[in-house]
Amino acid sequence: MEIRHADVLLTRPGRNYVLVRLETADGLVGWGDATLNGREKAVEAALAEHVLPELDGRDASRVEDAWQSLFRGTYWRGGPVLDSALSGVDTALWDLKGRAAGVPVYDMLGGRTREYATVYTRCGAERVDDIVENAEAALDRGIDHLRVNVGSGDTYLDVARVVDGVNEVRERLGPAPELIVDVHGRAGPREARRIATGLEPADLCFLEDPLRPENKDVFADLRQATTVPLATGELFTDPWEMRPLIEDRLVDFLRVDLAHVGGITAASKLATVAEHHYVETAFHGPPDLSPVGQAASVHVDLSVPNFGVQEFTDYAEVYGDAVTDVFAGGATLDESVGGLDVPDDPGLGIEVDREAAREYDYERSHLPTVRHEDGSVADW
Ligand code: CS2
Ligand code: MG
Repeated sequence: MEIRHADVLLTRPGRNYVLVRLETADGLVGWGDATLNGREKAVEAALAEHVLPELDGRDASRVEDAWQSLFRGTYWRGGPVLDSALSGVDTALWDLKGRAAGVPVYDMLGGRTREYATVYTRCGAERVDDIVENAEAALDRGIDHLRVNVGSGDTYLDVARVVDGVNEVRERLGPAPELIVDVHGRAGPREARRIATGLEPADLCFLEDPLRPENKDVFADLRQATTVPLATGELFTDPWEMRPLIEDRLVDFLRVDLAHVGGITAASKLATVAEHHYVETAFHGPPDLSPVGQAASVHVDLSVPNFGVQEFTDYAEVYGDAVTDVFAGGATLDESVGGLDVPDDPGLGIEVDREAAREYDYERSHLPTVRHEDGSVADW
C-alpha cells in the first residue's frame, strides 16, 4: 500500500471542487474532498506544495498515523486551509483502505447501524409562499425534514421577518414536517435570543448556527434562554473546537463538515464523543461540498449510532450533466424513505473521471462580504 502518486485536482463541474487523488504502487486509487468555498487555490497550494509531497512513499494503510502527522506533526496546526487539505487526504486514505480490503468504508467504521441516512433539504426563499411551495415539492419527494429560511443569504439579519415568516410557514405546513432554520452564524447574542424564543411556537427540529462562532461561551446563555434545539459546527475546522459545546451539552446537533474538520477520522471520533453526551450528528452537506464529500458523510452517517439527519444536495438537479460527467456512483436518495444510501462497492463507492474533470476549468469566486445600512461589516 505504498503511495506513489499524490495529486490535487481543481475542477468546476457547476462549481469549484478541490479533490485529492492518491494512487498506490499497485494501482489502487482513492479520492477525497478538500473543497473550501472561495479559497480553493489556497488549499490547492497547501496540498501541492506542502502536504502531498510528504505522502510520497508512505504506507497508505496507516490512516491514523497520517492524520496525526499532518495535524500535529507539522507544528502549524488547524485553520480552514490546512484542515481542508488534511480532510481531503484522510478521506482518500479511507477510500483506498476500503478498496484494498474490498469493503465499503462504513463497514470499516463498525458496519451499518441503519439502512439509510434521513436527509433535510433547503426550501428557503424570500417569500413565504415560495417557501411553502418548495416545502410541498420536497414532501412530494419523500423528504420530511425541511430547512425553511426566510430571506436570502446576502441580506443581513431581519429578526422580525424571520420569526414571523417561519411561524407562518409552520402554520401553513401543519405539525408534521420537521422544520430547520439556519441563522448562518450571523447573529449576536441579543438577536439569537429573540429569534430562538420567537420561534418556539414553530416547534423546530433545530436552529442552525444561531450564533457567530468565535465565542463558544455565548451558547450557554442562549441555552438558558430557550427550549429550541440548537445545532452548530459548519464553520469549525478543528475537531477540538466542538468539544466544550458537546461536553457541556450546549447543542443538540453536531454540524461539522467532513471536508473541513479533518475528514472521516475526525468526524467519526467527534460523533463518538457526541454520543456520550446525547448529541446527534447533522453533517453539513451544501453544494460546495463535492459528491465525494457527500459520499464520505453518508458512510459515517450509516455507521454511527447517534446519527440525527444529513443535509442534502441533489447535485444532478442543481448542476445537471456537468456533475454526472465527472462523478459516477456516490450517495443516492431513496424517495420512498427520504434518505441517502451509498453503494456496497469497496471504499467510498464513487468514481471521478479525471479527463472529464479537466474539461471544467476553475473560475475564481468568493463569498460576499455584506454590510449594514450604515456601512459597517455584517456577518454573511
Ligand atoms: C449553508 C452553506 O448549507 C448550509 O448550511 O450554511 O450553504 C454555507 O453558506 C456554505 O457552505 C458556505 O460556503
Ligand atoms: Mg448552514
